[in-house]
Amino acid sequence: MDNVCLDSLILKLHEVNAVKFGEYKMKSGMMTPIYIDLRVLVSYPNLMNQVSSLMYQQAVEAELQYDSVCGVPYTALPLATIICSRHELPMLIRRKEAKDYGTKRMVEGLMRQGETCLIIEDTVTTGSSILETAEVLYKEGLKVTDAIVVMDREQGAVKMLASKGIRLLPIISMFKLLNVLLAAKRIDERTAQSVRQFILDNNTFRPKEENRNDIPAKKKPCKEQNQELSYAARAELPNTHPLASNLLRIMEEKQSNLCLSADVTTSDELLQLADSLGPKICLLKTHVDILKDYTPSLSQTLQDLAKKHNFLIFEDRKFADIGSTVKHQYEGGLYQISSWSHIVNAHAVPGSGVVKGLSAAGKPLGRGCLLIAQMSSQGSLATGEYTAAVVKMAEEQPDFVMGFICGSKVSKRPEFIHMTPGVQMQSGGDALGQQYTTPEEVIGTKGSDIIIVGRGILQAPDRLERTEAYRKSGWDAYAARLSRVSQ
Ligand code: 5BU
Repeated sequence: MDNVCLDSLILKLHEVNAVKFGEYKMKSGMMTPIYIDLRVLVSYPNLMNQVSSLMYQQAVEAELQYDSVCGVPYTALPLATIICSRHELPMLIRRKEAKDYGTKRMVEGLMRQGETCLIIEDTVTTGSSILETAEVLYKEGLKVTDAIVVMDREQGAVKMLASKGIRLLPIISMFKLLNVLLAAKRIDERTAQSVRQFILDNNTFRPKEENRNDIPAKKKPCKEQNQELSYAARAELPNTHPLASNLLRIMEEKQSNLCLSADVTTSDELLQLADSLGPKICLLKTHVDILKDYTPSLSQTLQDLAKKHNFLIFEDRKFADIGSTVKHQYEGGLYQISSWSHIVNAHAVPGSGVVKGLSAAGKPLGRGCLLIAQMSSQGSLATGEYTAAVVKMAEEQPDFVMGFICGSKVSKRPEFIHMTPGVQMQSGGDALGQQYTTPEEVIGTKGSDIIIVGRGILQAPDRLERTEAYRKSGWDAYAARLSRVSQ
């Protein structure tokens, strides 16, 4: 989803008092330092249209399959109406109470057994309103696999609903909202911090053993309907780049879709990281030009460690010049990157010549390239039509381009690997524009394949333990995604 659009929406929501800071009582009785009240939206037709467009766009980008749309009463009702009217989709209306005369129906609209209904909601804290609506729809013989929400307070709804077999796709999440308001100086750091702390301290979801058995029988995995291929299956596709096949096999074998961004400044620390964390990762990403003591022997030892622990090396060099120059930069100079790095990346700004130049040096060595389709930094210009042009460029040169750096899945072709930087256990950002999304969202919701984690691991007191936590989180999200699409 376009960051610029989202940022402007957040600022407008703040202007119309749909986002308020202070001391407020929530439905549950809990006091909160931030209150989201999207009921005011009905007074701002422009905002109503903008929000409903983003919700529909979310459904398109996530390639959701559904037969009808139902808004959770009441705030989301008009949003569902706009979406359905504009895109000519059948709508269902859920009654809060059954009428005591006539048909006594809880849901109005045409329903056929086994059809899927997409739920639309305005704000979620625990996710219980969505679940209530889903349960009413289940009783009518409908399926609910996905829900879209304008604002996720990030207090546990995603996990709670996932435990019930419903994927929640938020347009705006709490940490993103705080970052945008902070950057625009609408709130100060103290306010942002108090809200962050409140959110972290008040997660409402406690997974229970019995939750696992709670999933209705109709939602059990069914292989024949599986639309998405596993990493292992994608490795064997005829069009998959040999290096991508190699990487996909490593991922499957090590049950790891984690790339460590080893952003350290000494060779010793880099090698120590590679040796100690190597068993947990599928890929090690370097910035060789931030090392203060690089020597060619470093790249030799790094390759030995890559073999020992079965991971690939990715030099995040972000080439962006004419073909002839990038070829020199890739194979020559001090670093001779093509001689040791399995994967490199490039911006598509120069046009397809950048890939041709890199390919001339890298292809004979069996190397592969990722094109940067989107960036994790705030205000990135790599969005919309640019991203689409990058995907096209990759699809035209699949003998050297093996995938993308992106925030979410940008190509439907299963032979391409999607890798996402800007990942931490909590969404948020740093002071220099980096924006973080969680492993679950990146893999589970955005459909990417690999999480790239730097400071989330490097700044942890116990790096090994944290690496395992990221590996598990990324892998669990992948496993859940696979089982979800097969329901
Ligand atoms: P972090 O410490 O997890 O924020 O590090 C992220 C790494 O990924 C860092 O090396 C960046 O240079 C790299 N990166 C990124 O953060 N965002 C992007 O869009 C691209 C690369 Br492309």
